[in-house]
Amino acid sequence: MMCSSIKAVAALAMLSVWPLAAQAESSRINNSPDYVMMNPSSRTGLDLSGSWAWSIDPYRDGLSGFHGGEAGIGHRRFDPVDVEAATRDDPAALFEYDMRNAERTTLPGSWNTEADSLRHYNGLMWYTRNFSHQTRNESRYFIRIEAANYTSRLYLNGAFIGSHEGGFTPATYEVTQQILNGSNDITIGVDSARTPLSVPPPVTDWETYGGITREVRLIEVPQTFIDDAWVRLTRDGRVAATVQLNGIDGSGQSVYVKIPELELTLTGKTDVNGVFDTTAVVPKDLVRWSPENPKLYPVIVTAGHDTLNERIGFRTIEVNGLDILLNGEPIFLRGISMHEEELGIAPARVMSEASARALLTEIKEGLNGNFVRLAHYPHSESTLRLADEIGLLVWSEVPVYWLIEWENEATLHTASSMLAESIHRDRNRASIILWSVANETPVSAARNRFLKTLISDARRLDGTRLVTAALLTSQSESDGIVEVHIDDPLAEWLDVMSVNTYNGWYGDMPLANVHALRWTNEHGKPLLFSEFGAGALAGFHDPSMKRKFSEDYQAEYYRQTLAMAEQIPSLRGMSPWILKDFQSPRRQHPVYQNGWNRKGLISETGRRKEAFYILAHHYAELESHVPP
Ligand code: GCB
Repeated sequence: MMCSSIKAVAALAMLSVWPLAAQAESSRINNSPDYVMMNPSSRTGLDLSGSWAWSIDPYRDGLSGFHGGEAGIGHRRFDPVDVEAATRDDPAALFEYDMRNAERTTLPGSWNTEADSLRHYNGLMWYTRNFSHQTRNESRYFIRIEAANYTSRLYLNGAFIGSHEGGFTPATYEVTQQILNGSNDITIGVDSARTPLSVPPPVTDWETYGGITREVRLIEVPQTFIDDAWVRLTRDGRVAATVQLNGIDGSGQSVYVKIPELELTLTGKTDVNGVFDTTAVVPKDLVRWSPENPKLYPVIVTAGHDTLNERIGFRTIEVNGLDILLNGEPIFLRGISMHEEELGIAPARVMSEASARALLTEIKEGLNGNFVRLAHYPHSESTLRLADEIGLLVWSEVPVYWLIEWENEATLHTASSMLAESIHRDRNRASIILWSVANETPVSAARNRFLKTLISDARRLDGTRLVTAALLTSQSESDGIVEVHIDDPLAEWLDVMSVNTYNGWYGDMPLANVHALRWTNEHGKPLLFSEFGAGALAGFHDPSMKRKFSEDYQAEYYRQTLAMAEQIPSLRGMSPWILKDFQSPRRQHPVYQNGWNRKGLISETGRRKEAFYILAHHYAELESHVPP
């Protein structure tokens, strides 16, 4: 239960920022996004990445006046005004901004590492640019913002188009009415401030990076277009397709879902809601997707004047007793966790394909892994597509992290919308096998209700994957033996139980005792170690293994924890914390941390630590024991 003073703080904080889940409420059905806009980068349009003017606005002057209410004319950064000319024309005019003469930055990007003065800035930033456009009457136009952290407002040619809450999922807005033939001014206000009602809340253990960290695109589609096309292999062994059209000719429209390599076409007509849903027998020569053979098939969906191209892998994932079955065969998940943060000394969460490839390759080839936990929020679509291509199984999660306002309906709405946006965006990705709804959340009746809602949302939106959450555990001791128990009542609701465990790093258990810990699992379900880890500054050694932050201590921590893991009969995988050292304002030890969480197996610049080789060796052994 939140105490009322925290609630009061939350209420006050809500007044000062404009995000607000409630704004989005009216326009959404079942918390699903208004538009899915499947595979946006394959669409005709204009990539608006590149140079944008920007203006910091810590007092949110561009949004409201000094007594509240609407911002005055001289303050509205989103008005497409040539301030210089307006001031020349009217000597009485007063503008306290000038976007055309403002500094410029490059998007996608975060401001946090752009300048020292912005390192810990949390607030509103305005971004503006101009683009030219040729309107075609037969088309509809959309602006898609892949990620703006934490809330964003879009304006086109001075008109307010809409707002979005959540820093890791896309927002898609139709602008057919507002876009001009010729010159257009687009402005996005991004506010990185979060309140206790936000998801995640203000306190986390990672850098949350304010800014527009993924692409912004103008997208052109026909009047009636394929908004969503979900093509998959069902557990009962059929190819299924669900296609959603959007537009005036959506109902009664013929749809074709072609997989040329398999000589398979699923066809039929949409219903009154523009939905076409069907299944077909799996062709005998279908090659199932797996980490060993990440086979992707080109899939072409056509309906009316629209065509959508996808590349899709087909596989099944299910649980049988204590086993996780991939394509019907038991699998052990040899994984690692990863934040969305590129290698380098001043990362800005600009996860280009090359940056993602460097990290995923280190997992697959360096660590001999087959699994990655993409922590603690939905990562960019291009990273997921890369995991499909490289052959890495994926855990994807929403940032329901630590202490959420469990009793607040708007917060539940925010989390549930994020989950829906993430599942709609990514459910064609064969790599994703697990949707996780929470990380290390304290047990209470309100929290259980909140998370059960998310679990059933995930199952309703996607019945083909497994649902999990990273849970906390309790410990007891008798006759000198320490036992760890998974007594979180949520376990009952999950397909796979996952726990984070840090004995030997946090708490007072001596490192030498960790291997002897015993685990109980009365739930009859597979268990994953979603996290375990210890910090080490690359290059700092202490052969006695006594000093925390030495590579030697971290290496011994891995030896001890892996020895413990080997004794757990229901353990079906792990994603230790974490691949790379990452920025976290919580971590300020002046010698070892300086703003970095040092639990990486590689440093921020990619230098491998000793523990890297221990895990890589362990995974190589596990891999060699896999039955042929
Ligand atoms: C955890 C959290 C993760 C932290 C990690 C740590 O349990 O889930 O976000 O970064 O521990 O380093 O303490």
